[in-house]
Amino acid sequence: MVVIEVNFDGLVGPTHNYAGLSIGNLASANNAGAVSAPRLAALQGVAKMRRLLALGFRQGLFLPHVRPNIDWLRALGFVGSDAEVLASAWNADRALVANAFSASAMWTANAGTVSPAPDTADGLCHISVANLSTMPHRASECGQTERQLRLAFGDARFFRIHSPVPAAFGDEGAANFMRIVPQAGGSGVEIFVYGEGHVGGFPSRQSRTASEAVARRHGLDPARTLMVRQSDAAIAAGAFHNDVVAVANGHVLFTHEHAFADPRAFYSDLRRLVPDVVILAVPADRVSLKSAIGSYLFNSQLVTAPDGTMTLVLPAEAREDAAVWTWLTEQVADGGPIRRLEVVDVRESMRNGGGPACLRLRVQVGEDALASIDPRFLLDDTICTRIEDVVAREWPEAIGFDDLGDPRLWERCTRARATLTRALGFGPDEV
Ligand code: SUG
Repeated sequence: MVVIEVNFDGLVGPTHNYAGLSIGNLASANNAGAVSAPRLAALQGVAKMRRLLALGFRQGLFLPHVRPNIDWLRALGFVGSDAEVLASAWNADRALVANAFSASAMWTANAGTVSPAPDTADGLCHISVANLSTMPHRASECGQTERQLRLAFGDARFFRIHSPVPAAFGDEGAANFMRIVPQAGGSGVEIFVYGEGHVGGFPSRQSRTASEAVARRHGLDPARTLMVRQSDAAIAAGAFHNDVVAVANGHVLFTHEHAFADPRAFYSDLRRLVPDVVILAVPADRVSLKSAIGSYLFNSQLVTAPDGTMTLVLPAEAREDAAVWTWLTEQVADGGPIRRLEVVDVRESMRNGGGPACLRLRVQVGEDALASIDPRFLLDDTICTRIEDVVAREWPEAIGFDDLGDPRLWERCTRARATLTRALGFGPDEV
């Protein structure tokens, strides 16, 4: 089967703001209280998608979720009209309203875990919706995520969608997942990266139990599935997801040397299972964990262009870190596996800890399965222009923390999303 990769990016929603909700995510904590720029944020995201399209990649889109999340506030006991619910929640506990406002569904690497058809027992592409149970603002995503996934990948001849694993076991989806495939193709080795307990005051968000449950449900071959523990040093330095310190593509693993608790055992398992694997481990004496996490070097999209060129789609912050940029340009000059560097500006997302790789969920499919995906979730330049027009007209230009209590902002954000979904052909309550 010819495998085609589609990256589904989350569009940054109109409520994008800096409420500092994510413990262990240094960017989110450091920017708490800053004024956000939702319109610019969404336009930066679309520009990234356009860039990937121009390089010949397939590109998909997931929609921002309904925010403010009135249903969630109602479940917490606030009653009355939508405006009354928000007003009473704002008076009672502003942090709850901040949670209900979060645009965090934009980071679709956390939407779910995807096992492509060549890896599964029944030959279907399996997707497990992530429960994101560690943080309240993220845990509230899974219902709407599941709805979009079931709509986009509704053809049971090719896809099987699984509801989240029980919330007792934290699952953050593809952000803690990698897949390595031999150059000759065929089935891959699926790698689940988990953490344990609290490290340096920060929670590890992906549990081994959840990873094992996902692997079982997807019908993966245990002999080709690896459970790898994240290093405590990485979590303590702010790597709240593995995709902040490692990324894989094809037969290449690109990682910081301190990403995993026992890198030697992991690399040797990988070499045994995929003898032609290339492990590109960046040593700490060239790029410290602090630099790697500050620049989001590894939260890049490592992708193979249609002409076969392995390309790293990097955040601009990586170019601004001298150690990181020197290492990368040397790697390219020396004929390393990464042949092209493409720098994108997603600063608004970065300020909440979301780099290029956080913004996308990669789904690998055959041609028939691709043809079965609901086309409203697939992009071309014309659709990008349509989205940009709606964003430029409807998305707020700025949101500060106190704005979250302003009824005009609630109405504006609700209208903005409805205008977008209509423009993309979705019915009023379809997504
Ligand atoms: O879960 N930030 C997200 C960033 C997710 C990045 N995703 C990946 N690494 N794949 C998170 O920490 C910030 C929200 C706030 O502070 O308002 C936030 O949720």
